[in-house]
Amino acid sequence: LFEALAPQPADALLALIGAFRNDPRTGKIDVGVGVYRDLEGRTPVMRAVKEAERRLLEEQESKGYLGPEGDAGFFEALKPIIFGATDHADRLTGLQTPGGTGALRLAAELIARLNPQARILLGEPTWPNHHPILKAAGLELAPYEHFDVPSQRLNFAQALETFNQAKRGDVALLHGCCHNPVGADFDAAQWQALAVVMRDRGILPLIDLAYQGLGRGLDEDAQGVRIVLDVVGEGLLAYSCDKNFGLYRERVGALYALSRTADTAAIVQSNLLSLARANWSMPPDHGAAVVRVILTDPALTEDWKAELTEMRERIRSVRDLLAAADPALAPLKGQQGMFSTLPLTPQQVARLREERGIYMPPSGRINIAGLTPDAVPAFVDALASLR
Ligand code: PLP
Ligand code: TYF
Repeated sequence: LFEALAPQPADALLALIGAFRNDPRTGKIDVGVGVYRDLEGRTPVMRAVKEAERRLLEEQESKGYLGPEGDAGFFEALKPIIFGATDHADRLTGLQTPGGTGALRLAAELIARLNPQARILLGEPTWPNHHPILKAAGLELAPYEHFDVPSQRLNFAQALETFNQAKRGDVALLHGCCHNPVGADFDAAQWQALAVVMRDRGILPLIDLAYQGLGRGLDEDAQGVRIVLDVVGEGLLAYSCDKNFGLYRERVGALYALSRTADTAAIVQSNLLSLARANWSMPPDHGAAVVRVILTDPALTEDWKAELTEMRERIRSVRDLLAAADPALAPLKGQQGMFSTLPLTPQQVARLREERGIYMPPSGRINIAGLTPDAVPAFVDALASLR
């Protein structure tokens, strides 16, 4: 019976992991999948995570079910990190999810239940998984240009125009910070302007915040979220702890929903819980418990923030080195987070892999954290060889 299935393409990003591993060349460079790497090229378990895991191993007394909302202490402890001093009180509800991916999927299903006609205004290029996640919920996508790769320019005018022509009930999916794959974020004035249009035209914001703290700082990276929720007064936030806590495979995320009133919030919450039950019943516990232990202990929180700062500064220093080494790479200095997209053809990307052992997806996206200062000259030289 299975013969009726058509084969599906592999995930272009995840496929790079195995291809890189199997390449015997020394000096090969992996700027593919988006994981942080230190100066030794490792993706370490963060110090605070190791300590929290030790404590959990010793102190956790039960593995009994927690329920579809997951770890409530985790969900609460993250709030001040994301929303700062603003206490949205009982207008803000939500739940722990399996990664940011789970949060996006649940948000998409909530939107489909709310308004099956909603179009998702989506700036391109975007994280490739946004498309299948939204489509799986039956939603229609309305793409527009967020960024022009050849000129490395953010197209703010296009976002504004698209929002100005949207229908009431449409949804704007926005990257909260560290845009994946182009590294180009809106500034505060642009967030403010977009938020006003969303409020006036009845567009629901859905913000994907997967890299908080890896751009300019924890508060700075949440500025867009805070402005939008403040101005619009309602919205969805899909959050991932997988990058900023280095918990990737533990699948740690949360979906926050801000409603206009506490009564509406209670209805939204009942819908989120019922959607979670139909998808995964309950989220995996370990990673969220680790984040809760860290964020409820001031010393561990300080240590986590210090290590996150080290990671952010390492990424920043590689951006500065790239920009200084080649004028063509100068725009990378003003971009945020782990990703930038270079104006390369798939053929050029293939040449870099074959001739130089440099691995990136055919889109030309690079993970800045895949480079160490030592590797920058070889990388810049390889790019120059294509010109
Ligand atoms: N959103 C963006 C933009 C991402 O890059 C990622 C990366 O994985 C996610 C969401 C999903 O994060 P998670 O691994 O927590 O599912
Ligand atoms: O964009 C990235 O590289 C990260 C990791 O199916 C990732 O977001 C990539 C592909 C995927 C899941 C996560």
